[in-house]
Amino acid sequence: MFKVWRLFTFLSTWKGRLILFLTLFFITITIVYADNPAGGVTTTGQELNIFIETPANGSTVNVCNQPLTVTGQTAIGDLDQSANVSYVIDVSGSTTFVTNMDCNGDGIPGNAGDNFNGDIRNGDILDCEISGVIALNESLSTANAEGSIVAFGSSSFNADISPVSGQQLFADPLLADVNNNSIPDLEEVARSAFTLFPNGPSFINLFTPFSFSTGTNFNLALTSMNTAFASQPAGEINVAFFLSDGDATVSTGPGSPVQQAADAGTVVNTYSIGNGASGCAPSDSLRQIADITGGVCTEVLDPTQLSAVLQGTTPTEIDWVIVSLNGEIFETATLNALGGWTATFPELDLDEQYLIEATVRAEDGTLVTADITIHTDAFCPTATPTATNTPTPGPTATMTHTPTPTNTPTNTPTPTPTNTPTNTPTSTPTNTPTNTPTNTPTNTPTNTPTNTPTNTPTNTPTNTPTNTPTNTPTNTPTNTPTNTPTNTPTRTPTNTPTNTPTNTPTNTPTNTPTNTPTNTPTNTPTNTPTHTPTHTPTNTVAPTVTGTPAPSPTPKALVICHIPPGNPDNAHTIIISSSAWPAHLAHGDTLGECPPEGMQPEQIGSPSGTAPVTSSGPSSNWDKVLNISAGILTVLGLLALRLGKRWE
Ligand SMILES: [Ca+2]
Ligand SMILES: [Ca+2]
Ligand SMILES: [Ca+2]
Ligand SMILES: [Ca+2]
Repeated sequence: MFKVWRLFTFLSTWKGRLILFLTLFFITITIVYADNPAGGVTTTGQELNIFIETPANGSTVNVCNQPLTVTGQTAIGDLDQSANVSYVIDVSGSTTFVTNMDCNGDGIPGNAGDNFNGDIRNGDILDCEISGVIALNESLSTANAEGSIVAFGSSSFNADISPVSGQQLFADPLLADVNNNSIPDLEEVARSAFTLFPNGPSFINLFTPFSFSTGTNFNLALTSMNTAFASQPAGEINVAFFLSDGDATVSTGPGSPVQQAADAGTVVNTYSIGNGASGCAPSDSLRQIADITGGVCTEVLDPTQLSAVLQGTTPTEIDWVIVSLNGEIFETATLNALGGWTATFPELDLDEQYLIEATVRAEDGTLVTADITIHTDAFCPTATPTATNTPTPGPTATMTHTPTPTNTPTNTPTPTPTNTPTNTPTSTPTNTPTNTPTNTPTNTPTNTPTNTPTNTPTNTPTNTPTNTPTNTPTNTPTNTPTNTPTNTPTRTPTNTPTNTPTNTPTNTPTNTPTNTPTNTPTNTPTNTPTHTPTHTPTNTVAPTVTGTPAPSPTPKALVICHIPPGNPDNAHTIIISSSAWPAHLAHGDTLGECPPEGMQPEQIGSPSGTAPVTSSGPSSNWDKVLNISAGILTVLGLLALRLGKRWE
């Protein structure tokens, strides 16, 4: 109650009323004008937020001879999310191929400052990569973020980012300097990367040394990056910057490293450095990595631009942030990859109130504006008076006695001064500020020139070359060879070949001649056979018939006794042709009629010529007929023979 009573007593004074009034006034201003942070919702239902961080709302700002810098944050989602950053650096052998570049941007190519890793090469691609990572890490340092490094070649490695024993994958915050050597630990690790020209191996020397073979393997690099992010709490923002001067295929199927990154919500921005790198065409590996993870692929043909390009990386889903003063002066803010932004206004009036508005546009066109009000200083600080007269020399005697106060004051001076100085300094500062502004404008003009040059060159080249070559070669070779060789070779080979071919053809001709000889032999053999057969035929058929052979060739009828073989009892007389006689003789038939019954043929007598036909002894009537017929035939035959002889 005592304090409340004192407050009312104070407010009853005019000073108290003034303070109360001013307090209410500023509270009113804050309520009316300040909308900071501000939020909205995109067409896809995501939160879009923006916050003006400096200057503070309602503050008085010193803009005397210095620009006003406005900074803030914007984000799809919460503004205060923690972010994890991974710098994925290609340390393959090819990063040493180009040297003497101006990686530190001081305008002098290949000087000592361009050698970021302290090896024997100034300003090679790896130096520019390290330079870019250092600059990017510093530009992101105001964010609530931690940073890691993945180095890769044919294999990859999660760098130990802290001097603390064991392996730590993240520097927290980004510029952490645990070993207090005034160099951010992450920068020390980046500077320790080097590779042996031209074929490696490659190294990260801090804080846990590691070496790996040179080459390029994007899949393994992404796997290490995933390992680092997986060690951080879920739900945080993961952003990677993937730098390579090479090319490699990247697996994109389910479960592949790049798909795992996308599944974890990691955004991978890729940078294709130099002419030999993957490139950012739709089918290029680095483009695929960016597309699948929602990042951006950027070709950086000039490695010395890497630092600026990296710092110019913006969140994929945010188009821009524009800051205005009193709705009259507009500046496009510089936006970094984690949503941090900065806008700078070169000249503000003194003692003015300014409404500062910061507007963010998401890629779907959604706009959100935060605003604050500030007041600029009424005047610049008074210049320090410059002494015009030289002080006269002071006492020259040296004090020998140092007085020691013995009494300590115990009473507080009363009353307390209550008067605020009301005198405005009347002298105007006369000295010109000597400080050159150190902030270099960082805004890159974003407007593309829209005017197409309309002047067509009107001068057509009119000079046609008039000189035709006039020199024709005039020298014809005139020397014809005139010497005909006149020497006849005089040496005759004198050696007789002594080698007899020893190989006998072993192949039998397989072709049969198909031509039939068409020439008829014309030579008549002239040799008379001289060989007389000596072989005497031995088979003599003993002639059984004596007498004069019957004239040939007329067959004769013969009367014989036919004795059937095996049945001699049936012997009977028959007439046969003389040509059939040998066969009958062979089986025992006899010439002439058979003897009468009871007599043997041998008893008739020896055969003699043509047996006379007799009529005696027909054995039967049929035989009698035959015998009579045979007799007639015989008589007729004999008559015929005689007639024949007479006709001759
Ligand atoms: Ca340089
Ligand atoms: Ca170097
Ligand atoms: Ca460590
Ligand atoms: Ca350090």
